[in-house]
Amino acid sequence: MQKLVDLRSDTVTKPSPEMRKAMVEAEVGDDVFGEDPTVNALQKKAAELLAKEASIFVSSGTMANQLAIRAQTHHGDEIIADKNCHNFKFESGGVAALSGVLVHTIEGERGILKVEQIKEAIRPKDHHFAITRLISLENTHNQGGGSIYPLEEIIRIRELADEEGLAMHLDGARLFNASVASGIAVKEYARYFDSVSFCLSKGLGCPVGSLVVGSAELIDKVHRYRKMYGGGMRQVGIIAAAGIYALDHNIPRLKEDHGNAKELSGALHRIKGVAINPEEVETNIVIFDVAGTGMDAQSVTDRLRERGVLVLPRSPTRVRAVTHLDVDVEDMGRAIEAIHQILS
Ligand code: TLP
Repeated sequence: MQKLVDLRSDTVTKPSPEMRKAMVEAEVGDDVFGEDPTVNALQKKAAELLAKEASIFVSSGTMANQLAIRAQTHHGDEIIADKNCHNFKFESGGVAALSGVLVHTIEGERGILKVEQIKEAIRPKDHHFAITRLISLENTHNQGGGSIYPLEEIIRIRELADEEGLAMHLDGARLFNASVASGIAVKEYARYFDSVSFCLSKGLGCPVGSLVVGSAELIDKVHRYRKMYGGGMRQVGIIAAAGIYALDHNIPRLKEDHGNAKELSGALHRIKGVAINPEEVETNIVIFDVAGTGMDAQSVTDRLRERGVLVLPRSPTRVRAVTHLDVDVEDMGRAIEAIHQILS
């Protein structure tokens, strides 16, 4: 049977033989006692990479975001975020259920909020209002089509946050994609945030795992909530080893995924009725609108599946395709051919 070209997400990658070898050979201990040497090494490495005091290994990007927000807010506070960001829209209402906060949503352009919009959303210091406590940004922005947050805008937002005494969280699930595409080091992005979460199980190809990075004081608080949420893990060096392997080997190659996404967006752009601007495809996420073809997103998805290509419908007319380390140039060629057969 022909191999499926799975473009539903960069979460679908399988650990390579080299990564599995690192996992098998990992030294382990009980991480709830802080005694897993591989987890400790991964946490040290992550903190160093992002030039922060400390980091903590958690099971998922969702848990990382939820813990970071919980540790920096009080019930009844308000946080400011883009209306399509992951921690507001795709984490099962977790911020309301677990942190008890309101989310003041604003619509960014491809997920990118401007400092003026955020300024307007900060509540007056008056007892009628919730207390604005934190600004949450996402880089790259998933629903924005893998858009990269301009560093100058982040700096302006940080200045505003400092003036207003607000904390800043970065959902950096795909921060390494942003860094490889922009040439800006992850620590330069991280500098302007109190907390950063990033994922090992997306573009970096691990089976599981995310980290929250920040000051030692903040990470200590996150540690407590991780325990409370049932996120304490034991001989978890076995998966932390995959994370170390990924950080050592899988970052520079992200540019191949970006190249494949560009190629795909160029091919889609040439099809009549498909709406996409290839210039806006900056990293590994390609979102295109099929309304002009007379088909809807679900039927395009179904027909592509019949041809061995998997994508995700994101709205009645929008489809998402994500490139990653388990799809090569040949696979992309097959995907593009299948798209042509259906849409041209
Ligand atoms: N995104 C996944 C799923 O939600 C579908 C995907 O396929 O894109 N932040 C961002 C920006 C994300 O894109 C995701 C996952 C998360 C956080 C949550 O990570 P996990 O799935 O590990 O909880």
